[in-house]
Amino acid sequence: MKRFFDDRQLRHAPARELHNGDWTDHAETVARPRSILSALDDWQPVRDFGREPLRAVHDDAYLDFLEGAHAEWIAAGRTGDAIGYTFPVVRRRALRLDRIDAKLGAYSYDAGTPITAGTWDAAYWSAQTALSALDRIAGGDRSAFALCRPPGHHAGRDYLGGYCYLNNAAIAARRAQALNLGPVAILDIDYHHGNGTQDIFYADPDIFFASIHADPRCDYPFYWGHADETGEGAAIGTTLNLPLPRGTDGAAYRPALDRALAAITRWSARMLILSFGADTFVGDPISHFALERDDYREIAAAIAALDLPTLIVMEGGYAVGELGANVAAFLDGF
Ligand code: Q9C
Ligand code: ZN
Repeated sequence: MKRFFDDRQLRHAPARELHNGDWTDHAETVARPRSILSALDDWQPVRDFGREPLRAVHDDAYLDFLEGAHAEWIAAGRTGDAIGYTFPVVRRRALRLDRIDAKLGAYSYDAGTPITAGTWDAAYWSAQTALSALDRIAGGDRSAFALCRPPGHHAGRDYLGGYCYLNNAAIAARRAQALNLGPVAILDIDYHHGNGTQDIFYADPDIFFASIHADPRCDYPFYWGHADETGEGAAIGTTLNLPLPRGTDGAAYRPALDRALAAITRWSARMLILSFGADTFVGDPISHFALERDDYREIAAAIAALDLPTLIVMEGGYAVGELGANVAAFLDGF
């Protein structure tokens, strides 16, 4: 399976995030992609497909904000990473977004996702990495791996959050549709619910979204990913959420995976986009499942047995010392 990465994705290096009332070192570090890069060889170059495929998912105003936010932050006399501190949960009328602080709050839903000097470059090339891997599948390969970083599945049409800025999996899904590779199903197996991806396709009957994740009653992102969220309007039944309790191990994970795979088969998908997070690993520092390395082999083999053209998009995974080996085991199993 061909794998894709671009060095410009390393330009994003957030210093800190607000967590449990304290500033802590940011978990989404450059050590993550470096760990995966050193566990595998023969990386393919990434092509530039431009801004148009991003616009198929994200609002123009949001893309402009993301591209210019850090410069605006510096122009306002600030130093370090740009981060919001006022979030407009009360939206009775259109928001006035004059100051950088107003924009940061309006386009974010958490304080864990700072914008650094290199964030736009890194996020842009992370999305291009997904598009480049997809292009390989359009060319006839049965699978491809996009080492997307920063990750994407928490980002929505016009918001960032959860360490995510551009929704790489969604951007690839829209492009796959445009290339007539659909119907597209997205399976999200990151520890956290893929709320951004769900939101983007919630009313879209043409994309099936299934997610297996920590029960949002206990874990981030809290507000989304409950089992009764199934889509809306003509798209009711095209969202499937399978929340699992903290402590879930490989044996307890498997029935949920089988349900998701059966649903994707029933829906007659012709292409699969897999949002793969390795933060379900027992040793993950910010998550609470208990999957072992060999579980990744088995999970990947079960997904491969769907026998669909499959784009694997990297999402989370923070046990940096073991991340590369876990991803390599997953791709090996696939
Ligand atoms: N400082 C992904 O795995 N943690 N994102 C909550 C905020 C957010 C994880 C604490 C976890 C997001 C792609
Ligand atoms: Zn995650």
